[in-house]
Order: sequence, then C-alpha cells, then structure tokens
Amino acid sequence: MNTGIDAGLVASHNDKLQHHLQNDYQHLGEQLARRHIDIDRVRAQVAAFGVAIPSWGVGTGGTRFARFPGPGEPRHVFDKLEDCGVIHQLARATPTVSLHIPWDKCSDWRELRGAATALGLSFDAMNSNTFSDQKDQAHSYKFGSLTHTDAGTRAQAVAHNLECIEIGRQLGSTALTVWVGDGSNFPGQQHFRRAFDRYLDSTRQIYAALPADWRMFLEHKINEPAFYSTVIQDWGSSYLAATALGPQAQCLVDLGHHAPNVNIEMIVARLVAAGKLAGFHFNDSKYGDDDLDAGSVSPYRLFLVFNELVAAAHEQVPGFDPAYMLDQSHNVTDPIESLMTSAVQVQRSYAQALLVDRDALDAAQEANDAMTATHLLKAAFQTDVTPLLQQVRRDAGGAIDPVAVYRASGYRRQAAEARPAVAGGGGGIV
Ligand code: PSV
Ligand code: MN
Repeated sequence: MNTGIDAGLVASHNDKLQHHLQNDYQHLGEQLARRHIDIDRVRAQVAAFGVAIPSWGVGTGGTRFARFPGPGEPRHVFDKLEDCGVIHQLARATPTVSLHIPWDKCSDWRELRGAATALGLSFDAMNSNTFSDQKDQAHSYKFGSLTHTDAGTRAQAVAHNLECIEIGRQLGSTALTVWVGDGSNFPGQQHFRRAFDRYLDSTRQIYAALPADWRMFLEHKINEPAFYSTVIQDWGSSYLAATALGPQAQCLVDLGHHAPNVNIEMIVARLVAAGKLAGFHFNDSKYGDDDLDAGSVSPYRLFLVFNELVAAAHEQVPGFDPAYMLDQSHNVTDPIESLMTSAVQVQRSYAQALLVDRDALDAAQEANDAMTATHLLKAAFQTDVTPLLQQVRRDAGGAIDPVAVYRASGYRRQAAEARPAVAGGGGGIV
C-alpha cells in the first residue's frame, strides 16, 4: 500500500516558503486587527472545518461524448482511499470520504475501515445508486427506481438503499444520501402526483430502517438524466418529502442542480430557517450540472452561500449542523490537484465569510442602507486570506503549497506504475 507523500519533501518545501508565510500572515493579522478581527480566532475556526471527498471524484470523469482516462487511476476503493489520503495529507481540509455503492463495493468492510483509519480518514455520507443498472440485477431502472410504476422495481431500489445503510453502519458513517434520476422525458409520460407519492412510499421504508443517530439526505436536481421533469426537481419537492418523512430527513443542496441564475444562497437560508438543511455537494457550473471545481467560475456565489452558513452559526440557529461534501467531475485535470484546490477554495469561502462584520451588517439591513450592506460583504470577500489558509495547513502538518508538493512528489507517476489501466475501471462520472 502506498503510504502517501514523503514527509521530508513536505517539510523541505514548507521550509522554503516559511519566511514569506510568516511575513504575509503577520501583515494580514495587522489588517484584520484594524477591522477588530482576531486572526487567530479565525485560524482556529478554519482549522476545525472539513469537507468530504467524493470517492468517485478521484477517478477521471467524462462527458456524454467521451472519457479520457488519466494515468494511475484508482482501480478500486482501496486505491481511491490512498488518493484521498494524499489529498488530506497535503491540504488538511478533507478528513472524510463519501462512498458510492455499488461503485465502491469490496469484500471486507472491516479491512476498508482499517485502511481509512491508517490514513487518518473516516467516512461521511453513503450514496446509493439507483440511477444505473448493475450486473445481474432483476429489474431495470430505465423508467425509474424508487418511483417506478412497477412495485418489484421499487422494492429492489429500496433494498439497495437498506444495503447502503448496512454497509455505512459497518464503516462508521451516519448518513445516507439519496439521489434518484427518476423523472420523464416527455410531457404526459409520467403522472406527477402519483410519482411523488411512490417516492414517499419508498423513502418511508428506507427512513424506517435508519439507525437512530443517522440522517437521510434528500438530493434534488432540476434535470438530467430525465430532461422534461424530475420527481425531486427542486428544494420545494425535497422539503415536502423531508417533512413528510420526519426529523431525520433533510435536504441536500448540490450547487449544480438548479436552473441558471437561481439564488442558491437564499434557498440555503430558507432550509436553515426550516431546520431542514442537510448539507452540500460543492462544485461549480456555468450552464448546468457541469461538476466543475468549487469556486472556479463563481467564487462570489460560493462566498454568499457561506455567508448564510456563518450567519446561521453566529445566530445559533437550533439544530444547524450541515454536512460538507465535494461532488465534482474532473475531465481535464489531475483529480487529486482539483480536489485539493476545491477543498482549499471551500475553506477560503468559509474564512472570508467569517470576516463579515455581522453587527454592522445587521445595522445596515435595519437602516435599509443597501450600499453599506453590500460593501460589507465585498470587504470580506475581497480580503486575501491565503496566508491564513497556508498557516492552518502548516499548523496541521500539511503543505503550504499542496499542488507544488504533489507535483514534485511524483505520486501520479508511481501510481501509474502500480496501477495498470483496467478496462472499465477508474470510476468518475460519465
Ligand atoms: C447527481 O448528478 C449527483 O450529483 C448525485 O450526487 C450523484 O450521486 C453524484 O452526482 C454522482 O454521480
Ligand atoms: Mn451531487
């Protein structure tokens, strides 16, 4: 088993950058102090923040047209964990991994849990897959899964989710994310109300099997693979379903699952207020569910989402406890580099949101002073928190510049030697 990046290499890179970091951190600290912000307090908050890696993200993704496999792609879940270990070793922001079943099936879950522990990782939400057919499965999901018109197909999809819970229990996970591709491609193809009723009926059976300390995350998506309608198309449907199921069910917001220009941060605020925000799948997009790296296109939007989250924590909204996960597809980059960069970007948005002057913002809102309010947000967003993030990584034993160390390590080349390409392997989303 690959044990990650040589600690000596990390240390020598850090040593070269340490002097600049010290100066930059001190300068930022002085700037923040002028704004009555204690940099070390922010540093501690950012250090406590983590975002989960999607196991499928370490494989090369693809589009509807083609997939271009990269060298050294993980062949199975143990390889995926190794890659996740490297990401966490260098960037120190991703202590958990979110698995997708059956993509990540293995013959010994205890062994997998042990391998994760050895890498300093644990398991976040389990993801079920009833959007593609598996080998030897009795019923096809071509026309739906949990909402299929056929009871046998629905039962099969329910049973798969129960299996995911059981696997997750063995791995120490405490959440199940359910996303279905169910919907329709033609007006008239599906009876909207009956399909939603069938969804409720199936998800109730899954909900009934949840251990007491688990949560069920319902993930909505406006379209794809169903291009006319989806059964759980938006946060409204998701909220109705989560409310019908009970307190352990909440709504997961994948940033790519909305119509262009939808105000996602406001959806987040609504779900927070309703006590129904499960958490996030972070990614970025320009047109649809593009699964681009978090904050690569619209970093301000990501910041505005975090602004709502920090406000909720600041105001101590009861039960506020979102789960943070990435959900991306990497088609032209090394997945490890993309995931480290996204994790740092998510951390950056969080740090910036912590810099918003909440009292001043409250006052500006009360006074209907739109210009001051928006300047307060911009002042936080435009603060370069890079030295703070570097310091947090350094404190935790990570790399000041994770991508540079990763490139210098030759990890990908070694992985390519150790992992000969396998037909159909590699994971990722096609
Ligand atoms: C669907 O587009 C989705 O966002 C869901 O989270 C899936 O489980 C994931 O992508 C992986 O394909
Ligand atoms: Mn998702």
